[in-house]
Amino acid sequence: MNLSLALPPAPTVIHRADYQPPAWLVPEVTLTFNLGVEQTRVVAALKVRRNGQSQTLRLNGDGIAAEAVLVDGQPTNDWRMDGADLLVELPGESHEVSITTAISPVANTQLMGLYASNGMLCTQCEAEGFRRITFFPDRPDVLSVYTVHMQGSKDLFPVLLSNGNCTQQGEGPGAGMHNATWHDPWPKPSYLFALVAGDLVANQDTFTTMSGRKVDLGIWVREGDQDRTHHAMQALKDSMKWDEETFGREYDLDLFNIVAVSDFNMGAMENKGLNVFNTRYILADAETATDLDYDGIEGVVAHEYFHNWSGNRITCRDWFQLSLKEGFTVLRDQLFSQDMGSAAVKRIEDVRVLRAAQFPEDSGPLAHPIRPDSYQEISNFYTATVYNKGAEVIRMMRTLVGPERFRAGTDLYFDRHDGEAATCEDFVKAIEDGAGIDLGQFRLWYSQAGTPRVTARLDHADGVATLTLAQSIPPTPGQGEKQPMVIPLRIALFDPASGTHQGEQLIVLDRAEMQFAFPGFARRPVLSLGRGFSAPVAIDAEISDEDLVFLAAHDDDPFARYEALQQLIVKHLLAVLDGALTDAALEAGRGAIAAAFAAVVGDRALDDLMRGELMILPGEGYLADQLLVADPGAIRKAREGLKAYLGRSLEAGLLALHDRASAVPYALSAEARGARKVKTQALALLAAGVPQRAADLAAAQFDAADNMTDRQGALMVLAGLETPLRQEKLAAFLARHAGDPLVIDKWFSLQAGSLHPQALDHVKALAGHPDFTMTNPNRVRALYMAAAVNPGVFHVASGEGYRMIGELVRALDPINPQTAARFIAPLGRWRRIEPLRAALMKAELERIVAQPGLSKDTFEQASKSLG
Ligand code: B3K
Ligand code: ZN
Repeated sequence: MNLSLALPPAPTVIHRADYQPPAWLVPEVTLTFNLGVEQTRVVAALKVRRNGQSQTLRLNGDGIAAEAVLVDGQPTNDWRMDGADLLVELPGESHEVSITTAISPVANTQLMGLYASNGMLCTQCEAEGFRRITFFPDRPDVLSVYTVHMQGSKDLFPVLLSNGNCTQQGEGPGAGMHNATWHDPWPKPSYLFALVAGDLVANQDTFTTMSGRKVDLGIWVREGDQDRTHHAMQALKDSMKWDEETFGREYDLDLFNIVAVSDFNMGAMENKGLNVFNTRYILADAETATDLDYDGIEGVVAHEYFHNWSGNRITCRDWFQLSLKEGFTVLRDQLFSQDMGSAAVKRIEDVRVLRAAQFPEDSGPLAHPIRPDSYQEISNFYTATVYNKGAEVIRMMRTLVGPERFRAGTDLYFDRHDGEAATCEDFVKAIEDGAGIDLGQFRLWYSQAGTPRVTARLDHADGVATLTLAQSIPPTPGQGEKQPMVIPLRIALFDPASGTHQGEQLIVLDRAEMQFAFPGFARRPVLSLGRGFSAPVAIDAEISDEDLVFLAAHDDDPFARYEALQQLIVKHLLAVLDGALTDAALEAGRGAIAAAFAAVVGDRALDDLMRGELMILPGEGYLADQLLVADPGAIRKAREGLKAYLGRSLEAGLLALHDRASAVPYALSAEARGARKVKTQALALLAAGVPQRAADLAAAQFDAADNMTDRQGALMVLAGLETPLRQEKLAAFLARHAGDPLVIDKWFSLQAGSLHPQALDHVKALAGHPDFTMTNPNRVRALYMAAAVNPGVFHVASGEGYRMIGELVRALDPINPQTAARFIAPLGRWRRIEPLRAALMKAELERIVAQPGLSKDTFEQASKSLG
């Protein structure tokens, strides 16, 4: 027997170095859609032009078949299939190729290509979904002008939308049918194509651009949801204005539409002139959305809008360049949100996300540079590394040259590459030329994976403070040896007596080890390093608890202040986990943290938003990352132990804080949002220390709540406690919000993410709840992603959590491989987990890889996680 027959085919690996320009270009395309939920027929007419020697036009396909192929209007048999691709032999320089395909939107559970969601039809094409609609050179460096004709039932699809401008609408072709034509004058790659047909209503508004052009804005939702679109509309108008003022970017069409859909694989999609959004990033009102939801909406609306320039006007040459648009656009949305609200809090939140999502990626089996060198399935590279570390890398360029010169660099970039499919190298070169800086060595940030580790020591003698810095970059898959990187570090040296410093400086660590001398210090100063988180590195500074306490109270850089308190806690918890602390040392450590917390709780100069931030303890994942091999059970115990101590010893102060904050009426102001934030943080600490008291207080907050932030915060605390109030309030929440999917998602998440000792059993039971479904990604994530990142569920010692996620992946993979593959990373952490659990995690990955017919998405992630 030939064993190789039983094995799946070896995966195709795509390499960045193999890039070849397209053999044929498609300057124009006309698509005709005959719409139906069960079946949609598509005729694609491509004007093609030779771009090299080859006579073979390769059109990518995925799961589709050609019903007819015409060349220059004549039916032809001169085509063949090569795997999923369709090849046509063309003798001349220019031809028109027309292909008919039939697809079934309702059967499309992957949610890539054209699919049905609640009776409406919509598309998702990035990265390679267009080839599920029609045969096409589905690569981002083929730019075409699109004209789209649609026809369908007036009843089922009263609204017909596509990219660009609507140029014609009419009745027919049959009874009860209507049709529309859309034309997008801007050449674009196929991944930016979009079509929506459904029963939708719009919140409409206008925006006048800086050159005085009026743009019609529409946010399309299902009837009844219009009232929840105002925040998104405001965010859109704010984004349009901000991009004009901050980056000089003006919108370039007369129409900008957004459609919200409830079945969506990610947050949103920047299709030219027709953004498609997950409902969770559009719909908000006080009754159903938390303050964090409001922030998420503002950030994502801005992000997709900003893509109009960083992504659409200048797109990517190939998918290895993804960070060109994503890293830059994340930076742009971060800067926007900093300007719209509290810059300090936004920076801390962004760093928390980076540390929670990107640092583990960078130190695990799926580590890759922000510009990857190879992939099997590009969907797996929409990662925290490409997005968030990508943003940090561009932020460092900005830090190095300052905002004005950075703007000169981005102006040059937009100018030089407008209308092109560009590379990361093009971006760096434009910043180099426009801002006037040599980024030669800096480019290593694009090619080297792994989070650099910087050690720091400050010596003081003869009035001179000497800072010794050293950097090392850990090995990552395929990259054993690393070169020293360019690491900009913002630094201040505090005089401990006056609590002030002489001004912040920017130093650049660009060798393996360097010393920096600072004369003029009669006393040993206190070192504040990496202010504003000026580089995406892990800093290991030799710094005393006393200095950390000083910085936690005095640092005038809000991030550095937050960081000092975090470091104090991390050091303490690592010592607890080490098991070598004497009782006296344990008491002293806790006491110092409690004193610092008491100062935070009582500091009148602090605003509540920042206070709430400072009250968040380092996460379990971040703590695990500090250890070579972690015991998740021990980490939970140590962290909850500290919370309990803080809750008990600060009870009076926390109750007073909760009381004061509860008197602030609901508003979207920073003050009122801050009040809600500290309320929930206070409850979380009290829940660990004085659970009965906290349960009563949370129940009272729940009952009194006139907004989702308070209600959800209270329910989160109750969900983790063993109290009859838990079930009572969970049931009340479900009844109150029945029929509102986004809120029901919260109900699932709260239970799956809770600190309750039986949380795993709750998740198992919820999987059988009538509101649970495997076909809606939001619901799947609400239950299972919350569980996978909850160590109390995922890491139960029996391995049942791993088994549950493994089973989920195997069941979900045939339905929605993109979403299934996202659940591999938690299992892939096995090398950094204690051996008993590690073996169980690995066994789950092996079971997944052995599943016959596994998708490319899941296979790539699981096999790399084992390798
Ligand atoms: N560009 C899209 C992401 C597409 C993901 C495809 N798997 C959203 C964004 O980053 O703006
Ligand atoms: Zn993006």
